[in-house]
Amino acid sequence: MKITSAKVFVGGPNKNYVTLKIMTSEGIYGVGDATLNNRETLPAHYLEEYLIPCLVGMDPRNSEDIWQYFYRGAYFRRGPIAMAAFGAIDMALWDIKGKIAGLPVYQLLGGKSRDGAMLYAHASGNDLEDLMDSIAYYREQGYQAVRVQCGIPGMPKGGGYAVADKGDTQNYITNFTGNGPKIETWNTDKYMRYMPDALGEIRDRFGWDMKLLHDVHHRLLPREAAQFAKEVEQHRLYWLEDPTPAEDQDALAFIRQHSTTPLAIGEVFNSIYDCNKLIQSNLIDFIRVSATYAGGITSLKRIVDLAGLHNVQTGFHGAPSHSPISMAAQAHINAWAPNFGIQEYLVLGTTECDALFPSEHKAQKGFFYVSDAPGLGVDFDEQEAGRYEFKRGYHPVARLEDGTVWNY
Ligand code: GCO
Ligand code: MG
Repeated sequence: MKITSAKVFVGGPNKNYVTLKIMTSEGIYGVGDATLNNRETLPAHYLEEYLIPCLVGMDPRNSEDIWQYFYRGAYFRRGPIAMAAFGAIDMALWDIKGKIAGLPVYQLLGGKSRDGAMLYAHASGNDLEDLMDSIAYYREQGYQAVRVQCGIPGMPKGGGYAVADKGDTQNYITNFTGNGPKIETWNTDKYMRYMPDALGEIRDRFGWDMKLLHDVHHRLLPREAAQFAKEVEQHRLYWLEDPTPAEDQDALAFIRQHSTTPLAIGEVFNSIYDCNKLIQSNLIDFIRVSATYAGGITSLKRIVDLAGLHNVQTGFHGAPSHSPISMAAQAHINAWAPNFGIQEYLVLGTTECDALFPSEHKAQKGFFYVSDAPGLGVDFDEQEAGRYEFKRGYHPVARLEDGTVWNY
């Protein structure tokens, strides 16, 4: 069995999904997702110009060897562009492997450890009341776990914070203003004064049964994050996400010394080496990597096993920049992983998206049920894809009130 050709498509409804399709001599094909949010054409070019020419002629069943060949063969290792490209190849090869075996990918990993995988939804609001309505909506839909973000009084409308989430469900393409990405203003003092009590009010309104998550989106300094984590301990968060930018891994040790609030990190990580120290030193509780940014199923499985050794649970990234293909790859790992925690889930759920990526996977009442179709269980409709073209988009850039660039 040989790989005969592969093609890359860029585009989709409101997102520039980067979809790889690998064809084989047996007529079986596999699909993968290389969508690097707001830098989509880069993994697409990497695939087209460097990786696909090497793939043709290879045996698609050797997914481990192919992963090593590209990872080690590049000489310059890691990085989100390369790992997204390798990730897409890897997903497509597992898809092919499952189709050859006539089994869903979760069976190849070791079978199901649970019926449904718990999801968390994103509730957000321009102010706290708006946020309460959004939480109530997701609770009515059956979600047991909700991530909560709201605008901070005194910060410009949408204040660089609630928008960090509202923007996710909308279209980052809108963040381009004509002469650069949209600028959002951030004020740490206002956030630190407001948010802990807001979390308390949410607890009072929705009770202790709801799993409450909050994302700081890398905005705090280590000392501020330690203080924040300590202050919100009483509200018993399910997790506090990205309190500080994760390049400074020692900062997590500092936060840990001051609080037992569970910490979740890793959505910008792209290899096991980014996770290693945090996991081995028990500095985090949830690992947030994704199949797209962290090199596919082969790589994610290794991270999950390492995390399992240290009682760290999974909480994979699931922003809408991940196409239904990588969400399916993660769903198969979620079905199997003994140390599964929770899965982030943002429903784009549009008819256009379903038409582009037909599948039998189901999200119901806050749980994800993986389909039993062979492979990843998601298809890609090339004719539908013809309706879309690439549109450049950016993440907003955050600045402090005096103009200093801050972490978005
Ligand atoms: C999350 C993330 C997103 C990011 C986005 C950037 O927790 O889902 O923080 O909100 O902003 O994925 O591309
Ligand atoms: Mg996040």
